[in-house]
Amino acid sequence: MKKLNREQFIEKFKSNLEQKYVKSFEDSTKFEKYHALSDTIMDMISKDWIETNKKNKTERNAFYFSAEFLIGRSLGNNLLNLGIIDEVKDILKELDIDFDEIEDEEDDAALGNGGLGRLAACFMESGATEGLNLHGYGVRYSQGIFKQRFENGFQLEEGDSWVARGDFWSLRKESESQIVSFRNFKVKAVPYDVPVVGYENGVVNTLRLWQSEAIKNDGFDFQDFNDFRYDESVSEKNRAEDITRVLYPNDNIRQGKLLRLLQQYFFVSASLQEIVQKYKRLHPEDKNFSQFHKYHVFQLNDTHPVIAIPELIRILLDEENLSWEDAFGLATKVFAFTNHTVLQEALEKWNLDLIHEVSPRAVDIIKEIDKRLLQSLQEKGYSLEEMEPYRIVKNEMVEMAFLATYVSTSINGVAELHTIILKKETLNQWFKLYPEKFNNKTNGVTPRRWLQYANPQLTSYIDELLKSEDWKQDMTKLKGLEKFADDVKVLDKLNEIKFEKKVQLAKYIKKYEGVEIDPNSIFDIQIKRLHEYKRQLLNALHILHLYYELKANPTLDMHPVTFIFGAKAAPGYFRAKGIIKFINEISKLINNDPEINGKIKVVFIQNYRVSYAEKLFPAADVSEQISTAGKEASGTGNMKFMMNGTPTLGTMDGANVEIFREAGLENNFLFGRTEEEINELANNYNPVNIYNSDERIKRVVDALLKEEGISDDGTNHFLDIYNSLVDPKDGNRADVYYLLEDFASYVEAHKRVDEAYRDRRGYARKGLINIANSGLFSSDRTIRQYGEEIWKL
Ligand code: CR6
Repeated sequence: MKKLNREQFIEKFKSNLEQKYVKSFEDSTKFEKYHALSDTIMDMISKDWIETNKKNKTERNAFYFSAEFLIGRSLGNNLLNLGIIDEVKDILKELDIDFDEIEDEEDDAALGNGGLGRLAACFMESGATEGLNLHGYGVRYSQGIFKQRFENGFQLEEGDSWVARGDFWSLRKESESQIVSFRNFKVKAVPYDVPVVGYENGVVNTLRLWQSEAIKNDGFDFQDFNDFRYDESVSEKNRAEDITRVLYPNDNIRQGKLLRLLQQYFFVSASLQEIVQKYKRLHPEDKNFSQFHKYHVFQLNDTHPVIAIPELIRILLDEENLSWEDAFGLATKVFAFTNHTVLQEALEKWNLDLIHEVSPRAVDIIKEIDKRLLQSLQEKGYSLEEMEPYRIVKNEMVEMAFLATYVSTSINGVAELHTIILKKETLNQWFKLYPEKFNNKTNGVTPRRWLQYANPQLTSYIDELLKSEDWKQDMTKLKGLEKFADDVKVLDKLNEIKFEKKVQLAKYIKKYEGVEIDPNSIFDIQIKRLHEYKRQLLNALHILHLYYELKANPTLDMHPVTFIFGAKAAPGYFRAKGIIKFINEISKLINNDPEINGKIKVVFIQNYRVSYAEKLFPAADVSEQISTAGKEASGTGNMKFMMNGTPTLGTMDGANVEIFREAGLENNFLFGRTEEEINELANNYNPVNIYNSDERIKRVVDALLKEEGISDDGTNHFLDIYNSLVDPKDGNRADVYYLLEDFASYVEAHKRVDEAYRDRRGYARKGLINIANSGLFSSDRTIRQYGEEIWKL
C-alpha cells in the first residue's frame, strides 16, 4: 500500500527547506535537510493529531505523570510508525541523500536517566499504538542527562543543550500556559506538546512537557537595566528558568535537594491545574467534581510525582471550595502508583521544612492525611506500636511511597519477583492492610524502536519466515518461529544477519571510539547505568581473570571475545566513577598486550544513550544481566537483547526470571545465588574467607592495588573499590552485593557460553528461541494490562 504521494512529499520537503533557510536545496547542509524533513513529517501528522485530541475530550483518560521521558531520537521512529520509512529512504536515495547521515544530525532528547525514563517513552508509544487515551505529562529540561567523555580513563561530564540547535518535534502551546505558585514566587509553566505516533493506526497522542519561565516581560526588568544593574535585570528570568534547567542525573538514588522538589511540584501543579480547568469547561454542571474520577486516572511513575496527591487536594479545597471529605475522597479514587525499586537509598523521603519551602499548603495537607490514617487504623483496633510502621510522617520526614500507597487505588511492581519482594518486605505492612491494591505489571519495551527500527534485517527475515506481518500487531505470534529451530538454513541466515549487525557496530565503534574490534569474536555486552548492584565490577574482575588465565597459558582454547561496556555514572557517585576508571585501565592493559593476540578486547563506549543502544542491542551475542538477585526491579535492556536474538547471561533477578521461564534455561546462561539464598546467607556472609580461599579471586581483587599496568593515578579510587570488597568497616560487612560469592559461578557460566558458541548453529538456535518467546516483553502487552486492570479505560 502506498502511503505517500512521492511528488508532493519531495515538493514539501524542498519548499520547507528553502523557506526555512533561504537556500537552494543543493546548497543546504545535512542538518538543514534533517530540519526540513522533520517539519515535513510534523505537517503530515497534524490532521491525525487534531482528530485524536477531539476524541479524548469525551472519554475516560489516563495521565502518565513522570519526571522523566527518555525519548531519544524521533525522526526514524516516526517514519516507521507512519509506515513510510522505506519509501522515504528511497526518496532520499533518489535525491542523493544518505538517510543514515541525516538521521545522525538529530540529538537525542535525553530527558531521563535510564530504565524508568525509557520505560515511560516506550509506554507512550505503545499507548498510541494500542489506541489508548493516554497522555504523558513531564518536564521539558533545557539540559538532559549530561554527555559523557573519557579522559585518561576517567569520566568527564558536559552539559547537554539538546535544544540549542532547535527541537523540531514539539509545539509550544503558549495559550495553555499555567501559573505555578511556590511559597515565595510564581512562575509561568509553558507546555510543549510532543506528538506520539501510533504504529500505522492514525492515532497521535500527546506528551506534554512543561517549561518554566518568568511571568512578566520575560522576567526582564528594564528599570534595573537602565540603571546599569545588569545582573538584577535578568535575575527574575533566571530564577524562573532555573526550575527546568537541568535533569538530575541520578538513577536509583534519592536526591534531597530543594530544586528537585521544586521541579516535581512544578510539573504536577501545572498538569493538575490544566486538567481541572479543562474538566470545568467540559462539565460546567458538575460543581463538586462528583464525576471527575470517571474521566481521569493519574499514574504516578515512582515517587517523583507523588506531590501531586496533596496538590490535587489543595486545588479542590482552596480553589474549588470542596470539603475535606470530598477532596480527599476524590484523591483516593484517581491515583495509581508504580514502584520501581526496593533499594532503600532510592526511596524518596522529603523533609517537611523543604516541602514547606515549596508549598506550605502541601505540608498541612500531608499532616492531615497522616492524622486521618492513624485515626482509621485506631478505629480498626491497631495499637500505637502496630501503627508505627504506617506513619507517613516520621521524624519530620515524609515517606513518599507510603503516601502514594495509602491514597492510591493500585500499587504495582514492575516484574513478578519485584512485586513479590514489595509484598513481603518493602511495603509488607501496606500489603497486609490493602492486599487488593497490590498487583504486578511486568515491564515491556516497544518492538517498533527496539526491533523493527533497530534491526530491519531481522525484521524482514521474520516477515519472510512467518509469511505474514501479523506479528507486528501481536508479538506473541513470534512463537511461530519455533518451528524453524532445527532448520539449518534458517539458523545460518540468522547468524548471517547477526554478523551484518556486528560489522555495522564495529564500524560505528571504530568511528566514535577509535577502537578496532573483530566481528568474528563473541560480542559480550553490558549496557546500563553504572551501579554497584548492577555489578559491572564483577564483569571486570572476570575479564581480568580470563586475562591472567591466558597469560599463564597462551594456547588456552577459547573463542575470541569482545567485552563491550556502556554506562554513565552519576557525577557524585565516587565508587561508580572508580569502576569506570578500573574498566578503562583493564581495557588499556589487555588491548595493548601483544601476547593476548586479539583473543580478548575490552571497549567502554562513551556517552551510552538511546541512539547508541539502537546499534548495540542487535549486534550482541551475550546479554549481561548480572545484578545481585533481588536488587534489580525489572531491567528492560534484558528484553531488548532478547528480541534481537541474544541469550541472557544472568542471575535470577527482575524480569530475567520471566525471560528464563519463557525462553527456557537451556537457551540462556543462568548463574549465581537466588534472592532466597542470599537472604539466608545474609548475616553469615564472609567475603574475606572467600578471598582467602580462592586463589583466582585473590589474584583479581589484589590487582586493584598491585597490578603494574593498572593505576588510578593517585585518586584512591581503587583502594576504595578494594575496601568495598574485602574490608569490613564499623561492623558493616564488606561486599554488600555478593560479587565474591557469585564469582565462581559467573566464571563457570562464561565457560558454558564459550563452549556453546562454537556450535554456531546451536547458538543461533538459542537466539531464535529467545526471539520466538519475546512476545511477552512487548510494552503493548504491558500497557494493555495497565489500561484494562488499573485504568479501566
Ligand atoms: N533504575 C529499576 O532499577 C527498572 C526500571 C523501570 C528502575 C529497573 O530495574 O527496569 O526502573 N528504577 O521499571 C528506578 O528508576 C527507581 C531504574 O530504571
